[in-house]
Amino acid sequence: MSSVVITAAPTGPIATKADNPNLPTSPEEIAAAATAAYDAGAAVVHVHLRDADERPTADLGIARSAMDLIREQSPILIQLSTGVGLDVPFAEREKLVELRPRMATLNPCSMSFANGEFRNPPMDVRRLAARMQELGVKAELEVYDMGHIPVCLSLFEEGLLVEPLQFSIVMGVKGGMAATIDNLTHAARMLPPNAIWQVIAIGRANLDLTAVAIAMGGNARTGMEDTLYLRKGELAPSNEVLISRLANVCRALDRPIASVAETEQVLGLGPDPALA
Ligand code: KMH
Ligand code: ZN
Repeated sequence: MSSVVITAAPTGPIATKADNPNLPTSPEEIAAAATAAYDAGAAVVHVHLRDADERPTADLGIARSAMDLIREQSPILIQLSTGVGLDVPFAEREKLVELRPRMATLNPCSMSFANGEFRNPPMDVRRLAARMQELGVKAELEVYDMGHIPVCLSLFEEGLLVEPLQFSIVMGVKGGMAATIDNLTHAARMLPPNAIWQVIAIGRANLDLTAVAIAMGGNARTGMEDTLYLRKGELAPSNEVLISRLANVCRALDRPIASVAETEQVLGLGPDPALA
């Protein structure tokens, strides 16, 4: 079986330290979480930034400082979230790719997102996809519902995405598809045969559905963006514990864990655009 790329998602767009005091929010805390995740087996870190009041931000200074700290501490591949947070305008979110991370998320569609709105207008998405391609920043396509998959395939047909296509099947967001095995197998069947994919299972389904996806041949992601709890009633003491548990699931299923070099190869990442 092929190796599993483990992505750590230490900080999301919504929870704060009031929800879990172990949530990393400053650039220093995010970098420390990324390094610990690398040591536990992660090859990629998916990064959301927060301002001094813990609000999601696309501030380029904060993002640059987190990226510099992460790079100083380990070779983990940096994937910036261009989702950022529901109240941050698309025009600010898209600027993050100018920092030339190795990867960035591309959210193809607008949707209701819990009690908020996640705005990804079609022409803005196209402009961002084109800019990412220009900069050599690999897109991770975040699909929250079945209908988002053909939208991504259209972007590919328009020449706005480079193969291999890399998908995250996001499950359990209120407004997107529910976190069920039926939905996962259905979504996975809709992907092109050579696509690379992982599940992002939000909340209590995190461990179960991620384990199913690993058994199906997918990659894996976890972290406090996806679940604040280790199990029912027990807050995650760190991101590292979530990553270590997932690495153990991979080992138990006899799927080797991908190194950074293997991940670069599998995802077809070109040279680090930040060094160009
Ligand atoms: N927060 C997740 C529901 C992004 O950051 O661009 C999806 C996500 C997307 O990680
Ligand atoms: Zn995210």
